[in-house]
Amino acid sequence: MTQITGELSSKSENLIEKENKYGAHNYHPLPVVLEKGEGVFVWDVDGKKYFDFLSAYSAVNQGHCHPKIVGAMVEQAQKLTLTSRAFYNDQLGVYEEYVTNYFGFEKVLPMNTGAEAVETALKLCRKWAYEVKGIPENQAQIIVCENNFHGRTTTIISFSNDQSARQSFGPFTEGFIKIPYDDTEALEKALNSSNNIAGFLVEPIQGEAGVYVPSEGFLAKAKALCKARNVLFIADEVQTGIARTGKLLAVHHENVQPDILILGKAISGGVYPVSAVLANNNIMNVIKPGQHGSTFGGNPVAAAVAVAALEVVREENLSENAERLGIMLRKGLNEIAERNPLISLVRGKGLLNAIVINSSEDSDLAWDICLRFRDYGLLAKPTHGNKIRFAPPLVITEEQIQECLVIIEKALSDFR
Ligand code: IF1
Repeated sequence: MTQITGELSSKSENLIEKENKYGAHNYHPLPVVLEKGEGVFVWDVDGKKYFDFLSAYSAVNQGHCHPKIVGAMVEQAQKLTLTSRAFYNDQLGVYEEYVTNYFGFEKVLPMNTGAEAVETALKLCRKWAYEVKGIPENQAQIIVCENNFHGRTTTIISFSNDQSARQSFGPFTEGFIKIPYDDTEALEKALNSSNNIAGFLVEPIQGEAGVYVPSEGFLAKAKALCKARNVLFIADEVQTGIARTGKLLAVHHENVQPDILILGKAISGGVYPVSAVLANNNIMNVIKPGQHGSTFGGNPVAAAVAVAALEVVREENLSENAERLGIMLRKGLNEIAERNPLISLVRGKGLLNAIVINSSEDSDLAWDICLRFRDYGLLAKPTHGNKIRFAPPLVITEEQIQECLVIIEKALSDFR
């Protein structure tokens, strides 16, 4: 029998208090303190078990503490952890061959976090623009979308339009043109506005914006428009990538191969910070020794972990699972929405989904609903006030999805 108290144990409260006192206040976590994870489940410090419907923002696609991935990490960590790129290591080349074949690119540049990989892609795009395309130095422009989320560095927030992510962090980096998302006309206009356009950076589905899926054909059309203007199509698949949306990459839904592909999060299954930028030689070769790098990028632990994490995606057919169970989850959610008007919209692709709660963006309702989900044994987090993301690990089963739908409906019915 699940324990439903809505109150925190003193153990949890103590640990939350420590974070509050000694940690910077740059987050407002849901009040639950986790200590263990396995597959689709996590446990709090009092032993209560939950379905994880966030998957660390799609990093834990392979499930928590996947034994094969953790095994690869432990084995490598006991042998060699870090050499820096001043020397070769015996894991990096093996990983580079594997990951480039896996995604169909000639080269990879290894980094650690998503934001670092986005920064790398932007630098690569600019350098290509000056040295290959022939744009005059310092004139390159990169097109981005409104309501984008690409990370937290100073350059990346320069082209964000989220006030809380930008306020008081200026001055900002120049060289970006913002267009509405999912708007091919605006893209065409921006591409034609200057001869100095170097790239178009886009999330195939906007995650932070509340799982906003663009209209069918948008990505294919955008790629074609970029190609016609010799502009690099840069896909940020940090969140959508690696089986989450029901295909290996979200751009594969429209058979698009990006010029630059940005990966992070699930490329390690969430056990270690690993990110990657992939491109072909004509682009990647503009970067020469000394021009870009990272102490930890491409370290042997990261390399071993990433190979294992990518193997798991294949061996366990996670794309197919995400596709099939995503359809089932959205069907179930839509049925709940018919019975309960609190859900005003269900959207998503594969197992990257969100419900929109019938309330204003500044209401606490979605937060309160997530607290109730927690009480009933399911963890999810509101985004932009009235949207709740549903993105369980891709190893979830049919029966578990059905069980979660029961929890979701029961929790929502408490608010009618
Ligand atoms: C936070 C969001 C998700 C990303 C895309 C790059 C990055 C991210 C498309 C940067 C990161 C994370 C960051 C995390 C919350 C989370 C998030 F709500 F903020 F938008 F997933 F939806 N490109 N997204 O989604 O990767 O440097 O973090 O490794 O900032 O709190 P990172």
